Amino acid sequence: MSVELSPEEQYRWITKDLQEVLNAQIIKDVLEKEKRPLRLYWGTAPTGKPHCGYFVPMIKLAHFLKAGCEVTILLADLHAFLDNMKAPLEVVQYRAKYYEFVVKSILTSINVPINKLKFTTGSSYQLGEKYTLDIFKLSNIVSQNDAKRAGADVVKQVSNPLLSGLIYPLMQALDEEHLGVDAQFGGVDQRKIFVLAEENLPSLGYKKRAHLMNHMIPGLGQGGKMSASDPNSKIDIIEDPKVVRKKVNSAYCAPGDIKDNGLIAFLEFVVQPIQELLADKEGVFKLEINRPEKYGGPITYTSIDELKADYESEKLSPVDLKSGVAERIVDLLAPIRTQFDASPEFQAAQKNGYPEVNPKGEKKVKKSKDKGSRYPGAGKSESPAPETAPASATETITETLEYTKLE
Ligand code: STL
Repeated sequence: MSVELSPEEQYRWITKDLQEVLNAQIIKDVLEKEKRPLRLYWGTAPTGKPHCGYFVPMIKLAHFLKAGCEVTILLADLHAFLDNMKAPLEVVQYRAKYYEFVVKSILTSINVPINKLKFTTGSSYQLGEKYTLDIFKLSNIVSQNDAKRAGADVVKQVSNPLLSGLIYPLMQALDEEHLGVDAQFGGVDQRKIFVLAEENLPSLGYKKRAHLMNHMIPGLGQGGKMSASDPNSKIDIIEDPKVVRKKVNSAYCAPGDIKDNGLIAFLEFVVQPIQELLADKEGVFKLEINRPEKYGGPITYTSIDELKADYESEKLSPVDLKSGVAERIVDLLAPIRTQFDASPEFQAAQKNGYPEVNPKGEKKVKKSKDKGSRYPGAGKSESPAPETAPASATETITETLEYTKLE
């Protein structure tokens, strides 16, 4: 447990396998001088359905918890709306709930205790007076150019960018103060926003935070890209084994090429770290491939390097790599699927968060100008959330799709 770890050991867990750490001294001071748990947060915007890439930050959350950190997960619902309305207000609260279920079930599936994790939604505090005033204060310090650049790798880039894309990074910077943390964790794609926060929070009289960045892992598409428009390039966390096998089978995977190979990257950044966590031992790895007899029969790899070497020399073929990886993904998703099947609330969050779009190709609904007052958090105290999404949710999704097509 954490109390037994020295500050050095805690620091090692906190920074394990990261691509970059900014202001490491802030972390060391908390651990060594203040001798208290590091407080940090990871934010995610509940937009599309979470996919297998979500295992990667979950592995880090496991490390943070091992180091005794106080970890907050921000379900950044308003950010999901601000990012080109990727999540319409009518459904965003359900998506936030869905993300919370997914995060909890991934973590429990890899034996990570979740009782110490704190979940919060952005709308629970970002609509308050103090926060709003802070946005205005920051908007008088940060130039339009700097806000735009800060969001360039995170906010969807469109031909006629909306003002929301400038507000997004300012709010992410402010979240560090309003969540009361010492550090923020995210993918290295968040780097420019992290730097914006470091450079500007002190002007508002707030502390500069440390920033922890994970590697970005490639998806299954060509060039390792994960693309929203190519459903085969990503595997949802709740996905049928049959679909998993089909998607893995159609993954881009050039013979002998170990670079830009989404499947090998998945083994390296997901499968191995999870096996290490479960075994509580570094360097463990096992992949069994049920190769047909005529191609050499079943084979078991106990090291990634050995697997890579065989793939590079074409001793291991793309078909066999795919079948081995597909079965590992099926195994990883099975306990999560079990939790989903056992929880009507989990299922309702998915159904309401992602209502089917025009299942019968019905006529598209005309865009309504009045967005109403159904912002997340509105009327929260008066009535509990309805069990089903408002009827307008489906319409809004259609609008979003049309909007996307116009770009
Ligand atoms: C995404 C995808 C992803 C991370 C994020 C958004 C992060 C959002 C965010 C918002 C507010 C914060 C911190 C992070 O304070 O992987 O669409």
